[in-house]
Amino acid sequence: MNETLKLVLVGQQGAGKTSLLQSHRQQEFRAHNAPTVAVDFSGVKNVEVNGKLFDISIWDTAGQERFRSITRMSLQNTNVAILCFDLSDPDSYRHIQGWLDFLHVNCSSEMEIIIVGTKMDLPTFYNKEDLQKFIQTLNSQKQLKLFLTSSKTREGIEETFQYAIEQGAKIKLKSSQMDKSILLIPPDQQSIKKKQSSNNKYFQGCYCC
Ligand SMILES: Nc1nc2c(ncn2[C@@H]2O[C@H](COP(=O)(O)OP(=O)(O)OP(=O)(O)O)[C@@H](O)[C@H]2O)c(=O)[nH]1
Ligand SMILES: [Mg+2]
Repeated sequence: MNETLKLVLVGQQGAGKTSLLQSHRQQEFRAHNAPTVAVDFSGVKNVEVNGKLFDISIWDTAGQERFRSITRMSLQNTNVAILCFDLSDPDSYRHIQGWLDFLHVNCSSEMEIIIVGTKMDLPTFYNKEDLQKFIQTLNSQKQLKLFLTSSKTREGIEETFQYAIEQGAKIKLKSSQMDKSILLIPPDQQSIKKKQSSNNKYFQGCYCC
């Protein structure tokens, strides 16, 4: 059976999430996209990553505040969150920290977060270097990767999704290796290991366990 991989697009209303996904799917750019209602999920795609098959689903959430609880539910079991902000709108940029906090509260710490600046074909207020510095100052549990994109010109789109899928595949592989290593330990030994780690202070200096 193939591994599953779940990617979720989040960010302020009008940040360009739907357009990003349409561009990735080679659909024509729409100058006036309708706002997403609740969440859009358009099926599973079979993709091979490093010789292994994955069933990849991409969820496009609504940026409007009134759908926040649906966005929260959509984040369950997410492997990679793609946090979008509009490079041409300072207000969108100011909300990045709020979205990061939202992700940290609602997702597992193993989930990867990618920050994506959208609409780089429009006049923007920032250059990539400044943005990179700003992203490093954000309160995050992990180092964050930044991509700049335009859904209109398709710049940066493929790199973004390729990276997201590769990172997701790495996370899945790591967690399935961990599951396997737990299965390799007989159940009685598992409880001994647990006891030992909970009483770890008594085993300091002992290299046999
Ligand atoms: N010029 C330009 N316009 C863009 C780009 N991406 C999105 N837009 C426009 O920005 C508007 C909002 O884009 P959407 O993709 O619908 O934004 P969204 O984040 O899905 O919005 P919600 O569904 O309401 O949360 C649309 O009218 C798009 O045409 C881009 O790369 N360049
Ligand atoms: Mg949308």
